Amino acid sequence: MLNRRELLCLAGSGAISLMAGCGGGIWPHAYAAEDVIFQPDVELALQATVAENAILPGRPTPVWTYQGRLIKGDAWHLIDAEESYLGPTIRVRRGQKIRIHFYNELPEESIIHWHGLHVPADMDGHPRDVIPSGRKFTYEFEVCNRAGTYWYHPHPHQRTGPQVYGGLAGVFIVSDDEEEALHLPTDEFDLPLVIQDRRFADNNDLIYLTHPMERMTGFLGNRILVNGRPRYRREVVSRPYRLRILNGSNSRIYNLAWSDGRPLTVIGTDGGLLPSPLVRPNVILGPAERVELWADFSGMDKGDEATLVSRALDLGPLSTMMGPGGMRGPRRGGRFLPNGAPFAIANFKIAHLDKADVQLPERLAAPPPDETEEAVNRHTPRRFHIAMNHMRGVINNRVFEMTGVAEDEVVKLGTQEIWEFINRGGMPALPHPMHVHGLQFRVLGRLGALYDGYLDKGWKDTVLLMPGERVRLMMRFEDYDGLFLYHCHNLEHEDMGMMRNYYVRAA
Ligand SMILES: [Cu+2]
Repeated sequence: MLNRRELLCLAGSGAISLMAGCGGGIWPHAYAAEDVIFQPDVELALQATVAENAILPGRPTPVWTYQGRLIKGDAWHLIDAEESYLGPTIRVRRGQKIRIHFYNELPEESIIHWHGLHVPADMDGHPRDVIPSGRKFTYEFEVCNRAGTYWYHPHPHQRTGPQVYGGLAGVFIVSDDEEEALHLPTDEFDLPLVIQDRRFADNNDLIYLTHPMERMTGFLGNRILVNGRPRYRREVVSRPYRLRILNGSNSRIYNLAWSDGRPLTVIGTDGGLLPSPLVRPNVILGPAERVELWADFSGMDKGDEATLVSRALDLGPLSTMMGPGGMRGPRRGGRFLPNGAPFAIANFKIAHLDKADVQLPERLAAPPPDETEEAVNRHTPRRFHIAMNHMRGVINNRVFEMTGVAEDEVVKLGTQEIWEFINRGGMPALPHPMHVHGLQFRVLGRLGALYDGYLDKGWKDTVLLMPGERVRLMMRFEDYDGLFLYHCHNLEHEDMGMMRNYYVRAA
């Protein structure tokens, strides 16, 4: 019998996909790159390297970056990130088999994680799979995910924060037949926007952690970059656009809204399109989360502008104590922009008028199934307490162990479970964006919600927990057994050990 996922993959790419992936144990765990069975549809090389990038006027900034090269496939599979430090945007279709050669030309070890993708454990970029400087790692997997906006970034233990901050990140877009039938905006009207914050020294060098407190709150910059550019401005035409927004920041939380007060039209989340569009005054986006917006500039005149902003959000004393008026004085590269401070993110200006007849569909995608009753632990959810304890990030009082798994972190392949993440708050009270590797989950509920503006709909792989909140998630462990991570995606917290393995045991 085929399971649901196999059927999806089968529909995407023909019968061969049953043999080649998403197939629950059919595919062997370790195999050579030259394995004749795996015939990639798309083959890429990504080289992590030290480079320079002109971000601010004057001296170029030393950065770490992914440089891409297409080996097999069409030009649309690999799109340069407009000369920014970001890695190229990878575009693939569901059901395609891809091979990616990762070359580590950094001065330290690294590995790439495919954030949000459902791939075998040994293709997921677990920190135990890091490769040293000068070495290569070959990824091979079939893309089984729904159409959506995913991303890739490094995942070495205790070095994810600095490596992502240095510039290592890129967008990974999946398309499929279901999405294509909707005729959403494509090409230059389908815009990935990666939002990050950075801090620069007088010589334009990037400044990372300068104070131990910054590790606890998470690093906060004082300049907002979009697609690697400060003061992001873009000329558009008067028609609808699809904006794929990724919070690629180490720890900053955004409270997205349009500056003129008109509502956001949300069409997608981490794991792809929602069942139908949602209209919201604002959307809170934690680190690593994505949101897709339908940005309709029709009806605007030439020269008119629309600005995407982050509205003020009161994130408590820890977000501001090191900012203006806070306990710390001026420091190298200026002060923090406090987490929750308001600012402009991206400006769109109508360069010319366009009469494109593009309609927002009323129905976007099949709704996620309601499988709550099928959860094997529906009466006793698995609980995870997230906390910062004496400068250590802990989950159920444990820090990360490279291959360590506790008894209560073992799940069974082919089952569904309810997981509960709990952020008790206390001191220090900090937000924690929790990410689970290897799958997309659903948010069943949120207790003690501090704010409006959470987007707990559709498929998710990262969920933001403010102090005092608890969320219930519906998890489904399918296709792949082995060791996967769950962790806080505040990258400083992750590097401080707020990360654990869970083990999917084959039945
Ligand atoms: Cu955290």
